[in-house]
Amino acid sequence: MFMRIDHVGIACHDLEEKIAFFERTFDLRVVARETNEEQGVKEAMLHIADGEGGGSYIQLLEPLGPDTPVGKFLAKRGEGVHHVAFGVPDVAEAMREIGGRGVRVLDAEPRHGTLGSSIAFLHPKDMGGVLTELVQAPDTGDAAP
Ligand code: V0V
Ligand code: CO
Repeated sequence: MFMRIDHVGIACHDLEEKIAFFERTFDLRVVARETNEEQGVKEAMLHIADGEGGGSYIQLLEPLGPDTPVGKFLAKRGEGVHHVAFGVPDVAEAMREIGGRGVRVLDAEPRHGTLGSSIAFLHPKDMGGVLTELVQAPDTGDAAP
């Protein structure tokens, strides 16, 4: 069901400052930036590698306000790893399957994610303390088995 690690999400106070750090320290490149009002974040994707069904990335996240998932996380825990996102071939199917196995799926239906993806979150308390995201990359027109 999980094809690859799509991204690791890192919460930060200052997106521009963290982008500059990752670029100069690891020679990584920003391939997308987006303000996602629904998720309460300003985010940037730094490309690591290409894999089956999509790439893998670091996602840097700055909250749009204190009363957002990332804003609350920063207040409670400070900067650090916020979530791990797995690539799946079909996010709606993965939500059904995983939900049927007793893990709380936080979204009733897939939401809009970065780079045109469809995403859904699994409750960290059911995932060993790790907020987990499911990601379906946009259909590129390639035949998926
Ligand atoms: C909260 N908790 C976490 C956590 N956030 N544990 C591990 N990792 C995290 N990131 C723990 C927290 O310490 C509490 O445990 C408990 O969960 C309840 O937290 P809370 O602060 O009271 O907050 P809630 O319950 O209001 O919300 C927590 C959840 C919320 C996870 C339900 O943040 C959520 O719905 N997140 C999904 C959406 C999201 O995170 N969007 C931003 C990324 P204790 O202290 O009581 O033990 S957007 C994104 O990735 C995009 C757009 C993309 O990839 O394209
Ligand atoms: Co994410």
